[in-house]
Amino acid sequence: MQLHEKIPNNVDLAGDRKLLRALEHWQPSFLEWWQTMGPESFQATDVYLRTAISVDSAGWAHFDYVKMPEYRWGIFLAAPEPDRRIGFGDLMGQAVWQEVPGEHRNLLRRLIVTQGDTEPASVEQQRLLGKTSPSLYDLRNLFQVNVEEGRHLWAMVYLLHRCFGRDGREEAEALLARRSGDPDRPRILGAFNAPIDDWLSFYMFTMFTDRDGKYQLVALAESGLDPLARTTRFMLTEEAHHMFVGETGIRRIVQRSCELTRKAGDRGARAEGGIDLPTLQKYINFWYSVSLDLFGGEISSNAAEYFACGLKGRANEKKFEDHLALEGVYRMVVPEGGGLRETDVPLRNAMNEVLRDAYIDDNQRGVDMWNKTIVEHGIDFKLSLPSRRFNRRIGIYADLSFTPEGEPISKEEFERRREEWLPSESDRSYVKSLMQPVFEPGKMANWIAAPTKGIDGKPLTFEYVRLA
Ligand code: BYC
Ligand code: FE
Ligand code: FE
Repeated sequence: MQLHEKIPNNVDLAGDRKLLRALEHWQPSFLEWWQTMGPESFQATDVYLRTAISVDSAGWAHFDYVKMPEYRWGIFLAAPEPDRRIGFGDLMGQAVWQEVPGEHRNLLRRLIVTQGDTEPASVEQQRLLGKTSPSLYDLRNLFQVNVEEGRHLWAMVYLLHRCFGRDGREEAEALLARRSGDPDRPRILGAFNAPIDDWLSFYMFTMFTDRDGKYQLVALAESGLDPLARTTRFMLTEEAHHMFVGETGIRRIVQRSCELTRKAGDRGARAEGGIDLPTLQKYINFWYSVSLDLFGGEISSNAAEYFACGLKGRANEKKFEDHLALEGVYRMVVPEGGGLRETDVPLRNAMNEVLRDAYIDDNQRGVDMWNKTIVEHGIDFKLSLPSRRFNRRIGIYADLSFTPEGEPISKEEFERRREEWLPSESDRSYVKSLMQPVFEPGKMANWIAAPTKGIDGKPLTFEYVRLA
């Protein structure tokens, strides 16, 4: 089979010999990376997966059994918008670029590499999870997420090869050479260097960290570099499923936790082998704060430059009235002398914070859904998102200590109360102790409720993964 047939695409790979050769060269390295760093123990297994074979509604969700190394990782751009123009910043109204303008080359390459790096990183982080899956349904969803993150890597590598020549090729190789958690050549961003080896963390990651992915992609979908905008638009259709896995996964744990809490009475959900709500709250505190860091600093000259140059916009830029953002300010709470003070930040420098705001609202909607489940079970407990200042490593709140309510406290007090707020060693080992595989079709581990429906109209008892 010709390579352009192996790689489903709508970018006329067959007609671009130079690009085809570059990808032909990269593909074996990708497959080797997938074999060594992709899901361990399941490479020869048949999985009921969705493959995108075109961008129209009939083609982007094609379901069948596939062995993961044979997944057809394709390259798809969303349909072009006729006469598209840059929608924000200093170049507002100019025609979008089909090629990278020389003066923005370094910044664009850096954005694309940072985005690309997270995709294989997440596959590496999750590579051992399959062995302890709570059901075949969840196992299949994990692998679906993993192959699609692999495709997102292809999407960025396509841009590197297509738009950046030699240094693009080098960056594409480097994306396969860095390793999550490796001290010498780690992945670029903070949250992508710790293993995700229990399923509670996996659902938290797909809820909170994949949602950072969504918002970064939504911002890049506004980019003046048209192929970048179009590829991220298509990635977002897949991203929705990743967040579905996270949000419903946690909802199912909350539901089961409530059922077991009622059964256990004073003894608490753990006595019945469930994950208690206070432990869930600590995992939320951890994964939410780690994911907030991925938006970068609150006050950022990088972000101002990305915006000014038309490289990265706000979420749904069209919703805003003023696309120049030269005059507005963003009212921000900044730390000062052990306390907090409000100050005005020039709007362009606050673009990371503007995007973070949209992200926070979206998360709150999810938490409200979980709380509805708790109320339905008549249990008096409310899950919440901690303050954006809590437990941060990046930006103006980094290296300072705050309660989950956002009150400044001393480092000593934070350390003293750390285990009230963040998962302790014993919480983690309790959660890990629950991670026993359940591989019988239709059955669920005791700590998680069944989903409300199956995949692609199939029943819950369907054999989503053939383990034979
Ligand atoms: N960790 O002005 P600042 C996804 C660095 S997730 C480590 O605050 P900027 C996915 C920064 O590089 C979405 N370093 O930051 C999810 C800078 O370094 P230099 C991924 C960090 O540039 C799940 C310095 O701190 N996509 O797709 O405005 C599964 C100060 O920079 C971090 C993108 O990120 C951090 N968390 O914003 C699979 C989109 N944050 O210059 C996939 C592309 C900042 O001092 N990236 N730094 O050496 C960007 O738009 C920007 O790079 C960021 C950072 C928003 C990440
Ligand atoms: Fe992704
Ligand atoms: Fe994702």
